Amino acid sequence: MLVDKKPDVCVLGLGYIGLPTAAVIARSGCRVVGIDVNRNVVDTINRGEIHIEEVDLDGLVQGVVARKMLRASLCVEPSDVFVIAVPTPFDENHAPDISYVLDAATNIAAVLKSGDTIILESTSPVGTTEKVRDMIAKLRPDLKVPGIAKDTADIAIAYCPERVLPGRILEELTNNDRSIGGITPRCARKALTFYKRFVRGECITTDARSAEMTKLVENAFRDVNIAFANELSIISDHMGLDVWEVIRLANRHPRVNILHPGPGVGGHCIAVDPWFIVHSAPDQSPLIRTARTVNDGKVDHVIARATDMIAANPTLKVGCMGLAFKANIDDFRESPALKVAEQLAHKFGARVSIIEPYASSLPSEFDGTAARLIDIDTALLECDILVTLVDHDAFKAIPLAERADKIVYDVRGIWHDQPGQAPQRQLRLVG
Ligand code: SAJ
Repeated sequence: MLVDKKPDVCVLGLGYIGLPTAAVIARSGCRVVGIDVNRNVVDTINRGEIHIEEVDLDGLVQGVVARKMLRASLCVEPSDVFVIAVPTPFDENHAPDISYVLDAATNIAAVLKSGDTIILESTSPVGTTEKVRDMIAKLRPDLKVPGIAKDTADIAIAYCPERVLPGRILEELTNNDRSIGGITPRCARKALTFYKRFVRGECITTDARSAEMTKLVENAFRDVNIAFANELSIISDHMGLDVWEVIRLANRHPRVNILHPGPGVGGHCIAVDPWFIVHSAPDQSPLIRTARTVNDGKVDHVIARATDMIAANPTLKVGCMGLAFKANIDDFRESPALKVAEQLAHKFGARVSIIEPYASSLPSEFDGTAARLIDIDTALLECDILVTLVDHDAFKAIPLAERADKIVYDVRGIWHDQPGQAPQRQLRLVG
């Protein structure tokens, strides 16, 4: 009888996706070595600690490191399965940069042996998995690679994008369905066997290019839908309508589900991935490109409206509520809220205070401004104007009685849908 040996796994890139992935694989009983170019990251993980914030990740990493199932290293080591989870940024022209992926493939090539599987998880433009395959073929002519070798390949190469939501990463890593795209059907089957070890969601196999496009399409879909909501808020502002009321009523239609307007789209995924599609098919993607422009433009709209409001009330103090890129997390990457608050702090100096329960100090963007970080209680005492930039639960919980005398620019609509809590002095600035 064949013994189902647990594969040794090497995860390249220990960021927001790579580290939780490495920890979950280690928990499933595979020995995992995680690779990162940053020595601090490697040392931190080897102490059983983490360098990023994510719900329940600290306890999980501490446990798998203590049990010697996970360790970190600067150098790629021989393994049975290699998972690539390195960044794929874009340049100033929105052209995707897959150099980190190809560097990872180069490092893997040096230790690769017959029977190994390589899985790319990084969000990537269509065709990247084939480029990984071509790189391996070039560096390791001794191995038969899939899609090129005439007979059965020595190794398997597949694409399997993550689709986890920051703040729910561990839960979604295990429970979400996965698309697994093989360079060949055999590659997909090999990768499927691996994911079945730790994924409870359904794993659906396809080809590598379809899986690559699927990931980009998911985030572009969300971006386009958020753009619709943001455009609606600007139209409503122009027409003197309350966008929250319009959306609330429209969403009573059984087939309408409009998303929430806000100060723009932040994070490292939704504002980036649609560009990968536009870059591949510029003449075929006017809608996706325009959605990006609408969402980026919303930040400027909010800055302009808030500026008018603050300038019209020159004696009043202002509280900017939230810096995070979305609710209930401490991630400020590409945050539109931070961009708005920073601009207002530079324009209005000491009149502006920042309220961010997820920060212990103000980020460097506020250097040179007189802005202070204050808590919610102080804000309710000191600030006459409140600009709600993030829908943190702690902000939503502020009752009307405590904010009834404030002038509010409710960019996130956090205080709109509380029955019986119609604002008294709330400025109907909602766009
Ligand atoms: N946002 C709005 N209005 C909304 C929804 C979101 O303004 O109605 C804003 C948020 O405030 C935030 C941005 O959009 O600034 C993105 O937030 P998000 O919660 O929509 O998504 P992310 O970036 O945290 O994670 C996304 C997810 N993709 C989809 O939901 C299609 C996640 O599943 C992906 O794994 C992740 O991108 C990724 O890594 O690609």
